[in-house]
Amino acid sequence: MNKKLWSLMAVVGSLPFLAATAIAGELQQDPAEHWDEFWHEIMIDIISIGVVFMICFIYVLIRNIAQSPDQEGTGTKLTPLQSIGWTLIPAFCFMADDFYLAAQSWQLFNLQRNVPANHYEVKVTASMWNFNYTYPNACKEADNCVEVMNELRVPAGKPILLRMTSSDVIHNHSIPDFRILEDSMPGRVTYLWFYPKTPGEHLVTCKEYCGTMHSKMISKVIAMPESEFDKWIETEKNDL
Ligand SMILES: [Cu+2]
Repeated sequence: MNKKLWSLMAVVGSLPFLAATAIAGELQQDPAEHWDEFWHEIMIDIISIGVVFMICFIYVLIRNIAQSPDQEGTGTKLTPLQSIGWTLIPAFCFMADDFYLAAQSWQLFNLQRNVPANHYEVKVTASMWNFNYTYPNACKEADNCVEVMNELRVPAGKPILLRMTSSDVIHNHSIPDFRILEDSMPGRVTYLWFYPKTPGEHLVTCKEYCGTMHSKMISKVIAMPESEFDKWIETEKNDL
């Protein structure tokens, strides 16, 4: 019995490490996809744990319910080993799940912070209450580059890097469709990247309260087929 219990605890105890190593190397290319998968896993975990707990709770409740108001209960006596087992095994099961989710979240964080080398860069300056986009690769002179307001056009099929700052207060550039957001603040340059695989339009909102018109601080991402984008940026550059 002792041996069996210790073997079971050893197996259960190693689950956190098995879980963490099992997902290493399964790197997604797209942080938005990874985010969605991670969200589904958390939902499955929470629901499964909730259902198991509810079943156990109802079972124990029905089994031990008092038959009459003056009935006194009798506690089940456990040996020290049984007590340790009943404490550690469930704790390790939960820890296995927590380690797994923690590993997933670190992986997602790394993916969001490591910008792919083939990215296309755009600079963002947030101000009350607009997002100003500058294209550093489309300039006539160093300080005369293509600029647009509240309409970020990008080539589809390329990772897009936004280098961001603010000219007044703290703002936040959020693109819900790409599951990404990051603060932009005066005196600092922050960044985020996202991957618009196909052409389409996506909402951008400010997600840091920045004054009376905060809720109107809206922009959009327009992902264009690459050839169309090249034409558009060339025309804008010629108009400078
Ligand atoms: Cu704002």
